[in-house]
Amino acid sequence: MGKNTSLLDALPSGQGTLHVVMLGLDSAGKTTALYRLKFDQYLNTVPTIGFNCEKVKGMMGKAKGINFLVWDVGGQEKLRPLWKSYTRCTDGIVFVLDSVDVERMEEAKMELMRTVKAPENSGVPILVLANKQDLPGAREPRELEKLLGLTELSNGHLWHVQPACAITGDGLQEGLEVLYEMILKRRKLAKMSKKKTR
Ligand SMILES: Nc1nc2c(ncn2[C@@H]2O[C@H](COP(=O)(O)OP(=O)(O)OP(=O)(O)O)[C@@H](O)[C@H]2O)c(=O)[nH]1
Ligand SMILES: [Mg+2]
Repeated sequence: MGKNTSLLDALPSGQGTLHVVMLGLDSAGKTTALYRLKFDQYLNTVPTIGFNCEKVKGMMGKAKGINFLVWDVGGQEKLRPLWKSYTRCTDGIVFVLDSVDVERMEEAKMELMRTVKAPENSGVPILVLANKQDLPGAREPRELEKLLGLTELSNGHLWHVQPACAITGDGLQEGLEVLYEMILKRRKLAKMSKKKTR
């Protein structure tokens, strides 16, 4: 593939399908979440080397019936430099977080902030899936917002922290709905600023 071509460019994008990229540290639960969304059941996973990609349908609220093409990218440290080739031209980013793994919260924050602040991701809505809420000691969204540095971001950034459990599926569709609303909001804001500059 050419130097300036991303995997997203290489695939035909179905009409009305939104592209979503799932990132996060290894073992956060990305693949478990993807398979739960796609097959509505718990499937055993192995660490992702490369990526998985599935088309998923929104089931709730405004997102009902909307198709999302979800890219789930391996989160091991050596694979993270590849993330940027998946976030090119994406409609939304889902950052999956292990809400119990306090020891790696700083590392998660660093990777999340690197992604949020990358110029090429400017304005792309970020849904943080606060995963593994079924485990004792899971941190609550309010605390995670602070730990991840989201509350320090300027108003221009669209983000939301959604509590979830990828094993049961709790919170996943709710997260997609919020992400969809943020994508719509971004488009509306872009239209308004275009009108202003005319
Ligand atoms: N208790 C609990 N375990 C979970 C949850 N989600 C995922 N797991 C477990 O966490 C482990 C890692 O899950 P994966 O989905 O493979 O993690 P990943 O983010 O895809 O990891 P990489 O592919 O290495 O980036 C597995 O043993 C899952 O069963 C959850 O919500 N609760
Ligand atoms: Mg995986």
